Amino acid sequence: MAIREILEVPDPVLKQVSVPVTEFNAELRTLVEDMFETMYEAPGIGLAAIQLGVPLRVLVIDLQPDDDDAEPEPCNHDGHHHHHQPTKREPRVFINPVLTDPSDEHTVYQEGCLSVPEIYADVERPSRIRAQWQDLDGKHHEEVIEGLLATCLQHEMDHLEGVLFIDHLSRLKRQMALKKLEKLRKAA
Ligand code: GNR
Ligand code: NI
Repeated sequence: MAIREILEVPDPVLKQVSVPVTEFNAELRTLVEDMFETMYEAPGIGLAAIQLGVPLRVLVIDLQPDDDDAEPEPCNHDGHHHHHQPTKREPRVFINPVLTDPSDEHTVYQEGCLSVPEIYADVERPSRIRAQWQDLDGKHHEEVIEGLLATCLQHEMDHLEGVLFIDHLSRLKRQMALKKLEKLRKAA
């Protein structure tokens, strides 16, 4: 397992359209392991392979990343510290995902992206979608997905088409976001 570098805007690789996975082999497993390790370390709740420079239709999501850097729990009334309970991990892998049947109902969520660090903006997306995908064994799955998982899955699907969440903003808001990112980088 290895943590890999996350590509950031304006890297042109992020605009590539990713290609379907055809070989469900050990190399794919290593890629997925590295994606989880990189995502948890960032930390983030999702990652597409293209963010590591690999143009394959592979996504990982965990809405409950175990955040080791979280603030320590406050003392309870006994004066004892609560044991730090790591959040239960819920890793999910989506290979060759297809999203259909978007709901008419939409949800606005303030999104961020590990490839557009420290920039957050509201994006409106369908609240529910039907997802079909394959797992690491090539087995097919189908599920209707809603809530934050639906938002995150659609954000990750966009990466497979070379689309970033800032591409959903007006040109003015996108330019403002990119200017802010440039400024943050210069200050760092
Ligand atoms: O960590 C992430 N948080 C997030 C918040 C709202 C909507 C989508 C996301 S995904 C993002 C990680 C990332 O960049 N995935 O591509
Ligand atoms: Ni992203």
